[in-house]
Amino acid sequence: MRSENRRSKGSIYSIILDKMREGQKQLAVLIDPDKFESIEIVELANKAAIDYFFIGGSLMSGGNIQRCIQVIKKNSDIPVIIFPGSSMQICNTADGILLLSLISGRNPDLLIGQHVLAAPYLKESGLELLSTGYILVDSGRATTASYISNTTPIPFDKNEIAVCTAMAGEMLGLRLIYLDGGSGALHPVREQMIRAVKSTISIPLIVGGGIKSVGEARAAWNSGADLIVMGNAFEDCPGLLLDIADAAHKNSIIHT
Ligand code: 1GP
Repeated sequence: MRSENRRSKGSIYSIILDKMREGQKQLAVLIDPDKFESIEIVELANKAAIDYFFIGGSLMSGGNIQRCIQVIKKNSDIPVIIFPGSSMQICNTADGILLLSLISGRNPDLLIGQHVLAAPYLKESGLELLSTGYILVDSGRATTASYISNTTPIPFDKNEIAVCTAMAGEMLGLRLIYLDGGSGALHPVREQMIRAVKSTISIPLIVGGGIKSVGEARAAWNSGADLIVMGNAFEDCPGLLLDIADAAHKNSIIHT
Protein backbone atom coordinates (compact mmCIF):
# COMPACT_ATOMS: atom_id res chain seq x y z
CA MET A 1 0.00 0.00 0.00
CA ARG A 2 1.31 3.45 -0.81
CA SER A 3 2.25 5.00 2.51
CA GLU A 4 0.91 8.46 1.61
CA ASN A 5 -2.60 7.03 1.94
CA ARG A 6 -2.15 6.82 5.69
CA ARG A 7 -3.75 9.57 7.76
CA SER A 8 -0.60 10.35 9.70
CA LYS A 9 0.76 11.97 6.55
CA GLY A 10 -1.74 14.83 6.78
CA SER A 11 -5.29 15.81 6.08
CA ILE A 12 -7.23 14.16 3.31
CA TYR A 13 -7.63 17.47 1.51
CA SER A 14 -3.90 18.11 1.47
CA ILE A 15 -3.34 14.58 0.14
CA ILE A 16 -5.84 15.22 -2.70
CA LEU A 17 -4.21 18.58 -3.42
CA ASP A 18 -0.65 17.25 -3.33
CA LYS A 19 -1.48 14.38 -5.65
CA MET A 20 -3.24 16.78 -8.03
CA ARG A 21 -0.19 19.04 -8.11
CA GLU A 22 2.10 16.07 -8.70
CA GLY A 23 -0.15 14.91 -11.55
CA GLN A 24 -1.05 11.65 -9.81
CA LYS A 25 -4.39 10.36 -11.02
CA GLN A 26 -6.57 9.33 -8.10
CA LEU A 27 -9.20 6.65 -7.67
CA ALA A 28 -11.99 6.29 -5.13
CA VAL A 29 -14.08 3.15 -4.78
CA LEU A 30 -17.67 3.92 -3.86
CA ILE A 31 -19.24 1.42 -1.50
CA ASP A 32 -22.98 1.46 -0.98
CA PRO A 33 -23.70 0.06 2.52
CA ASP A 34 -26.87 -1.53 1.12
CA LYS A 35 -24.75 -3.71 -1.15
CA PHE A 36 -21.70 -4.34 1.05
CA GLU A 37 -21.65 -8.07 1.60
CA SER A 38 -18.02 -9.21 1.59
CA ILE A 39 -14.58 -7.80 2.24
CA GLU A 40 -13.35 -8.94 -1.18
CA ILE A 41 -13.60 -5.38 -2.49
CA VAL A 42 -11.60 -4.08 0.49
CA GLU A 43 -8.87 -6.66 -0.03
CA LEU A 44 -8.71 -5.83 -3.73
CA ALA A 45 -8.56 -2.11 -2.93
CA ASN A 46 -5.60 -2.74 -0.60
CA LYS A 47 -3.84 -4.76 -3.27
CA ALA A 48 -4.56 -2.13 -5.91
CA ALA A 49 -3.44 0.72 -3.60
CA ILE A 50 -6.47 2.85 -4.40
CA ASP A 51 -6.59 6.32 -2.87
CA TYR A 52 -9.90 6.52 -0.98
CA PHE A 53 -13.08 4.71 -0.12
CA PHE A 54 -16.25 6.73 -0.57
CA ILE A 55 -19.13 5.36 1.52
CA GLY A 56 -22.79 6.27 1.16
CA GLY A 57 -25.82 6.20 -1.04
CA SER A 58 -28.64 8.49 -2.20
CA LEU A 59 -31.07 6.09 -0.60
CA MET A 60 -30.29 3.49 2.04
CA SER A 61 -32.75 0.72 2.73
CA GLY A 62 -31.35 -1.62 5.32
CA GLY A 63 -27.60 -1.09 4.90
CA ASN A 64 -25.65 -0.11 8.00
CA ILE A 65 -23.10 2.62 7.29
CA GLN A 66 -21.54 2.37 10.73
CA ARG A 67 -20.95 -1.36 10.41
CA CYS A 68 -19.69 -0.94 6.86
CA ILE A 69 -17.09 1.65 7.94
CA GLN A 70 -16.09 -0.49 10.91
CA VAL A 71 -15.36 -3.49 8.66
CA ILE A 72 -13.38 -1.38 6.20
CA LYS A 73 -11.33 0.32 8.93
CA LYS A 74 -10.54 -3.06 10.45
CA ASN A 75 -9.19 -4.35 7.15
CA SER A 76 -7.60 -1.33 5.51
CA ASP A 77 -5.59 1.86 6.09
CA ILE A 78 -7.07 3.59 3.05
CA PRO A 79 -8.91 6.81 4.04
CA VAL A 80 -12.67 6.44 4.35
CA ILE A 81 -14.72 9.41 3.20
CA ILE A 82 -18.48 9.57 3.66
CA PHE A 83 -20.33 10.57 0.48
CA PRO A 84 -23.64 11.23 2.22
CA GLY A 85 -27.05 10.83 0.70
CA SER A 86 -28.49 12.52 3.77
CA SER A 87 -27.53 13.84 7.19
CA MET A 88 -28.47 10.42 8.59
CA GLN A 89 -25.21 9.12 7.11
CA ILE A 90 -22.88 11.10 9.41
CA CYS A 91 -20.65 8.64 11.21
CA ASN A 92 -17.63 9.68 13.26
CA THR A 93 -15.58 6.55 12.64
CA ALA A 94 -14.84 7.63 9.07
CA ASP A 95 -11.90 9.94 8.31
CA GLY A 96 -13.77 12.63 6.45
CA ILE A 97 -17.04 13.60 4.83
CA LEU A 98 -17.92 15.38 1.61
CA LEU A 99 -19.94 18.35 2.77
CA LEU A 100 -22.00 18.50 -0.39
CA SER A 101 -23.72 21.57 -1.69
CA LEU A 102 -25.83 20.53 -4.68
CA ILE A 103 -24.98 23.59 -6.76
CA SER A 104 -26.44 22.26 -10.01
CA GLY A 105 -29.86 22.23 -8.37
CA ARG A 106 -32.18 24.84 -6.95
CA ASN A 107 -33.35 22.91 -3.94
CA PRO A 108 -32.52 25.14 -0.96
CA ASP A 109 -32.57 22.21 1.40
CA LEU A 110 -29.54 20.71 -0.36
CA LEU A 111 -27.80 24.05 -0.77
CA ILE A 112 -27.99 25.08 2.91
CA GLY A 113 -31.00 23.60 4.76
CA GLN A 114 -29.60 20.18 5.63
CA HIS A 115 -26.22 21.74 6.43
CA VAL A 116 -27.77 23.91 9.13
CA LEU A 117 -29.43 20.89 10.72
CA ALA A 118 -26.27 18.80 10.48
CA ALA A 119 -23.78 21.48 11.61
CA PRO A 120 -23.72 20.64 15.36
CA TYR A 121 -23.35 16.93 14.61
CA LEU A 122 -20.59 17.57 12.10
CA LYS A 123 -18.73 19.75 14.60
CA GLU A 124 -19.06 17.11 17.28
CA SER A 125 -17.99 14.30 14.92
CA GLY A 126 -14.41 15.47 14.44
CA LEU A 127 -14.65 14.40 10.79
CA GLU A 128 -12.55 16.27 8.28
CA LEU A 129 -15.05 18.36 6.33
CA LEU A 130 -14.46 18.51 2.60
CA SER A 131 -16.77 21.21 1.27
CA THR A 132 -17.79 20.15 -2.21
CA GLY A 133 -19.68 21.78 -5.05
CA TYR A 134 -21.73 18.83 -6.21
CA ILE A 135 -22.89 19.04 -9.82
CA LEU A 136 -25.28 16.46 -11.23
CA VAL A 137 -25.09 16.00 -14.99
CA ASP A 138 -27.73 14.32 -17.12
CA SER A 139 -26.37 10.96 -18.15
CA GLY A 140 -29.06 9.46 -20.31
CA ARG A 141 -31.56 8.38 -17.70
CA ALA A 142 -33.04 9.51 -14.40
CA THR A 143 -30.78 8.48 -11.51
CA THR A 144 -31.62 7.94 -7.87
CA ALA A 145 -29.58 11.07 -7.04
CA SER A 146 -31.61 13.33 -9.33
CA TYR A 147 -34.93 11.80 -8.26
CA ILE A 148 -34.25 11.89 -4.51
CA SER A 149 -32.69 15.37 -4.62
CA ASN A 150 -35.66 16.69 -6.58
CA THR A 151 -33.31 18.64 -8.86
CA THR A 152 -32.79 18.86 -12.59
CA PRO A 153 -29.32 17.75 -13.68
CA ILE A 154 -27.33 19.91 -16.11
CA PRO A 155 -27.95 18.77 -19.71
CA PHE A 156 -25.09 16.52 -20.81
CA ASP A 157 -23.94 18.82 -23.63
CA LYS A 158 -24.29 22.20 -21.89
CA ASN A 159 -20.63 22.66 -20.98
CA GLU A 160 -21.04 26.36 -20.35
CA ILE A 161 -23.61 25.76 -17.60
CA ALA A 162 -21.29 23.27 -15.92
CA VAL A 163 -18.36 25.69 -16.25
CA CYS A 164 -20.23 28.67 -14.74
CA THR A 165 -21.63 26.47 -11.96
CA ALA A 166 -18.17 25.14 -11.07
CA MET A 167 -16.69 28.64 -11.21
CA ALA A 168 -19.37 29.94 -8.87
CA GLY A 169 -18.72 27.02 -6.51
CA GLU A 170 -15.02 27.84 -6.34
CA MET A 171 -15.76 31.56 -5.87
CA LEU A 172 -18.05 30.67 -2.95
CA GLY A 173 -15.09 28.97 -1.27
CA LEU A 174 -15.95 25.32 -1.90
CA ARG A 175 -12.77 23.24 -2.01
CA LEU A 176 -13.71 20.45 -4.41
CA ILE A 177 -15.92 20.23 -7.49
CA TYR A 178 -17.66 16.91 -8.16
CA LEU A 179 -19.16 16.33 -11.62
CA ASP A 180 -21.44 13.32 -11.25
CA GLY A 181 -23.61 11.53 -13.77
CA GLY A 182 -25.15 9.70 -10.80
CA SER A 183 -24.75 6.12 -9.73
CA GLY A 184 -25.35 3.72 -12.59
CA ALA A 185 -25.38 6.51 -15.17
CA LEU A 186 -25.90 5.26 -18.70
CA HIS A 187 -22.94 7.30 -19.96
CA PRO A 188 -20.06 8.92 -18.08
CA VAL A 189 -19.81 12.73 -18.05
CA ARG A 190 -18.51 13.79 -21.49
CA GLU A 191 -14.82 14.49 -21.95
CA GLN A 192 -15.56 17.95 -23.40
CA MET A 193 -17.43 18.93 -20.24
CA ILE A 194 -14.66 17.64 -17.96
CA ARG A 195 -12.05 19.52 -20.00
CA ALA A 196 -14.08 22.75 -19.99
CA VAL A 197 -14.66 22.66 -16.24
CA LYS A 198 -11.08 21.71 -15.41
CA SER A 199 -9.73 24.60 -17.46
CA THR A 200 -11.67 27.16 -15.41
CA ILE A 201 -11.10 26.01 -11.84
CA SER A 202 -7.99 25.59 -9.74
CA ILE A 203 -9.45 23.32 -7.04
CA PRO A 204 -9.46 19.52 -7.48
CA LEU A 205 -12.03 18.03 -9.83
CA ILE A 206 -13.81 14.77 -8.97
CA VAL A 207 -15.70 12.93 -11.72
CA GLY A 208 -17.99 9.93 -11.33
CA GLY A 209 -21.09 8.13 -12.51
CA GLY A 210 -21.22 5.47 -15.20
CA ILE A 211 -17.46 4.89 -15.57
CA LYS A 212 -17.25 1.19 -16.33
CA SER A 213 -13.97 0.43 -18.10
CA VAL A 214 -10.27 1.23 -18.17
CA GLY A 215 -10.84 3.24 -21.34
CA GLU A 216 -13.54 5.40 -19.76
CA ALA A 217 -11.47 5.91 -16.62
CA ARG A 218 -8.45 6.95 -18.66
CA ALA A 219 -10.60 9.30 -20.76
CA ALA A 220 -11.87 11.04 -17.62
CA TRP A 221 -8.37 11.41 -16.14
CA ASN A 222 -6.90 12.61 -19.43
CA SER A 223 -9.67 15.19 -19.78
CA GLY A 224 -8.79 16.69 -16.42
CA ALA A 225 -10.40 14.67 -13.65
CA ASP A 226 -8.04 14.58 -10.67
CA LEU A 227 -10.04 11.88 -8.91
CA ILE A 228 -12.52 9.46 -10.39
CA VAL A 229 -15.17 7.61 -8.41
CA MET A 230 -16.37 4.16 -9.43
CA GLY A 231 -18.94 1.98 -7.73
CA ASN A 232 -21.30 -0.06 -9.89
CA ALA A 233 -18.59 -1.39 -12.20
CA PHE A 234 -16.81 -3.04 -9.26
CA GLU A 235 -20.04 -4.50 -7.93
CA ASP A 236 -20.42 -6.31 -11.26
CA CYS A 237 -16.73 -7.15 -11.68
CA PRO A 238 -14.52 -6.65 -8.59
CA GLY A 239 -11.34 -7.75 -10.43
CA LEU A 240 -11.61 -4.69 -12.69
CA LEU A 241 -10.34 -2.68 -9.74
CA LEU A 242 -6.78 -3.91 -10.27
CA ASP A 243 -6.80 -2.84 -13.94
CA ILE A 244 -8.25 0.60 -13.18
CA ALA A 245 -5.73 1.25 -10.40
CA ASP A 246 -2.94 0.11 -12.69
CA ALA A 247 -4.17 2.57 -15.33
CA ALA A 248 -4.19 5.34 -12.70
CA HIS A 249 -0.60 4.66 -11.75
CA LYS A 250 0.53 4.46 -15.39
CA ASN A 251 -1.51 7.53 -16.38
CA SER A 252 0.17 9.49 -13.61
CA ILE A 253 3.56 8.87 -15.14
CA ILE A 254 2.69 9.17 -18.82
CA HIS A 255 0.34 12.14 -18.85
CA THR A 256 1.73 14.58 -16.29
C1 1GP B 1 -22.09 7.93 -8.10
O1 1GP B 1 -20.06 8.88 -8.88
C2 1GP B 1 -20.61 7.78 -8.25
O2 1GP B 1 -22.44 9.05 -7.38
C3 1GP B 1 -20.21 6.47 -8.89
O3 1GP B 1 -21.09 6.06 -9.88
O4 1GP B 1 -21.65 3.70 -9.35
O5 1GP B 1 -21.96 4.59 -11.66
O6 1GP B 1 -19.69 4.17 -10.75
P1 1GP B 1 -21.10 4.54 -10.43
